[in-house]
Amino acid sequence: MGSTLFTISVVLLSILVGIYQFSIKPKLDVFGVGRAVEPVGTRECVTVPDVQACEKIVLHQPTGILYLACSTPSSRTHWVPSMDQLNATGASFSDYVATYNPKNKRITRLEISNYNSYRGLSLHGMDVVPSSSNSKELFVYLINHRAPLGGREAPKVGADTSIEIFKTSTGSPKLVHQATIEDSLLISPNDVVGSPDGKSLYFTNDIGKKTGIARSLLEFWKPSSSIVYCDIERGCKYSASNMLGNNGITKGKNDTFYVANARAGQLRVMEVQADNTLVLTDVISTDRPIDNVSVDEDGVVWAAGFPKTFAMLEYMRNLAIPPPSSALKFAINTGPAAFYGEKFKVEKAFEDDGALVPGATTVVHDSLRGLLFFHGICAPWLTVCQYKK
Ligand SMILES: *[C@@H]1O[C@H](CO)[C@@H](O)[C@H](O)[C@H]1NC(C)=O
Ligand SMILES: *[C@@H]1O[C@H](CO)[C@@H](O)[C@H](O)[C@H]1NC(C)=O
Ligand SMILES: CC(=O)N[C@H]1CO[C@H](CO)[C@@H](O)[C@@H]1O
Repeated sequence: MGSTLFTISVVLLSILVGIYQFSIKPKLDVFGVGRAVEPVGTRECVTVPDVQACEKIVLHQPTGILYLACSTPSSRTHWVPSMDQLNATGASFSDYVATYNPKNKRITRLEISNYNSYRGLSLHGMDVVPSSSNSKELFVYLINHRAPLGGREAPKVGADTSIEIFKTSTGSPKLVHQATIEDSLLISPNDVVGSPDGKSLYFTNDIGKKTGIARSLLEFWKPSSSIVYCDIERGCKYSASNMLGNNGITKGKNDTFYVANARAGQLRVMEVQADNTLVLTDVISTDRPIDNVSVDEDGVVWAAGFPKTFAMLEYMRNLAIPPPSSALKFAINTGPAAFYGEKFKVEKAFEDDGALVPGATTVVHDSLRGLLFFHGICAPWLTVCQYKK
């Protein structure tokens, strides 16, 4: 009898160890539990404190000017709909887009014109796209997390997110409103890729439901994240669904889309079809969850990676301890491994303990000028580093 119990205990224990080894430990490893942070590339950096809590930065490559979608760190601790932070009282609805010119170090807060909504701007993802008909003209696409209308409470119904399209031109201090996109498929919009005619876009829903703590846990079992295509005249439709952890999205020079998975360490490569659906062609695994992604002039994909995910999640509720940051680059593999099917080479190009770059959620590389830019959802400053290829 005793030995049967012993056998059963041993079997149960080995099952638990197995579950830990194969299912829980890999997740804890990806989330950075026990990971040591090793500084890389932190020597030649400066910080620019006049722009804060910029969720997304986009480089205008020809001029080297950076566009930033910014807020205030304290309002982020109350209002980040995708993180179930839905205290509309604490939200900022006077968020702004700024430009930063690294040449003269000038910051310009762009003035909003032709946008009369009293519902304001509460910013998150952004894209800035030169117009196909006039390269000096730029379309700016903004995810705008509005509070719900009619006295409805955000914790119950979620944010009433819209996508706002503005027009500007290089060097202009103004953003002129063009259109507001509202649609039932705007469930939990996160990031956006806009078209060069100012009339259509793709955006990620990071999750398939607007509210509920349980929605987050269920994701690993039944993923509900998606990508949606919208046309300002014809409305919105799904481009891809049942995905996990969609977050940052960006488009390469050809029609290749790159989509970060913020719940697992993965970059998804997708090709656009004639009907605006997206088909998965590659999945590149990384050792940490990644966030907002960008592509540089050489076609290299850059992603902000969280060395310590739990520290990052804590920072978004309590600004006391700045979490570490890193930048991963995904380059086309030209080495021998390409022969065995490894199309991309993943490399850690930057890592910091959080003192210089507190909780980066967005990284952009100016390959022509040798600069790396970092910002973060709650970060108190922009960080600009020299980067040699
Ligand atoms: C919501 O934000 C307001 C304004 O910052 C704050 O006073 C209040 O305590 C917050 N409520 C919760 C539940 O955190
Ligand atoms: C586009 O570029 C990416 C990266 O260079 C490559 O993997 C992909 O196959 C290209 N797609 C097409 C349709 O040419
Ligand atoms: C635009 C975008 O992709 N934003 C994401 C960047 O990172 C933060 C922090 O994880 C996310 O909350 C955003 O959704």
